[in-house]
Amino acid sequence: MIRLHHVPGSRSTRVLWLIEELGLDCQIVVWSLTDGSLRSPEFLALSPAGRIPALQIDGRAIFESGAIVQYLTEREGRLAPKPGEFARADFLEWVSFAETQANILQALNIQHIFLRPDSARSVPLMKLDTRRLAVTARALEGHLSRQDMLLAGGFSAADCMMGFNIEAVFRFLPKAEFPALAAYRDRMTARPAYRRALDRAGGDSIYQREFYELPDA
Ligand SMILES: N[C@@H](CCC(=O)N[C@@H](CS)C(=O)NCC(=O)O)C(=O)O
Repeated sequence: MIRLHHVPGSRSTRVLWLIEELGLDCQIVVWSLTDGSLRSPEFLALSPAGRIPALQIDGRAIFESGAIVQYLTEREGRLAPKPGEFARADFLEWVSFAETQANILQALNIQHIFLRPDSARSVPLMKLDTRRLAVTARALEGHLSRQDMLLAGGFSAADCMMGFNIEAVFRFLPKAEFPALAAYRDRMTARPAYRRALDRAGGDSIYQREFYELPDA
């Protein structure tokens, strides 16, 4: 049995979505980002940095969403170009790019949502990270105005890595400025496997607002 360690609305949604795309069975274990349980010996044995996701599969635990996604596509022989194929480099680039972008989103989540009181936040850092996020969104906007999916060959697990991010991108950047990215988000969220994953994922435990404005100071 595959067991996914999950927090609703977190990066484990990428893995759950891919599991649905691949038609695999999995059991979900739900954790919390805020109750300290991710630092317990039990969880650190699965994911040594105390981060979600972790996946128990084939008699071991794997951490890092990008590693899990690559392992699953190689195990199942689907939804990624094979090592040595020309498009493999594109696939690996976008899987890693999704994490570059997710790290910026995580920094913005910490500043906008998790740091309390408000005076603990750094407005210059929030502005800097919003500009860094915009660079990644503009790169995607250019790419996705030329093709429907990240890879020219069609939907791949790289889209599960990236597609998950886009909901969060639009919490911090206005979607009207990124029409191709917004259309990509709509194509991704309309996928039956994404809908099934969302039904199982238990909603979003992070965002309370549609859009987070930058504070004045
Ligand atoms: N590069 C890691 C990042 C994992 C990560 O930071 N996950 C977040 C949830 S989306 C988490 O566990 N945060 C808890 C913490 O930072 O303590 C991956 O892609 O799996």
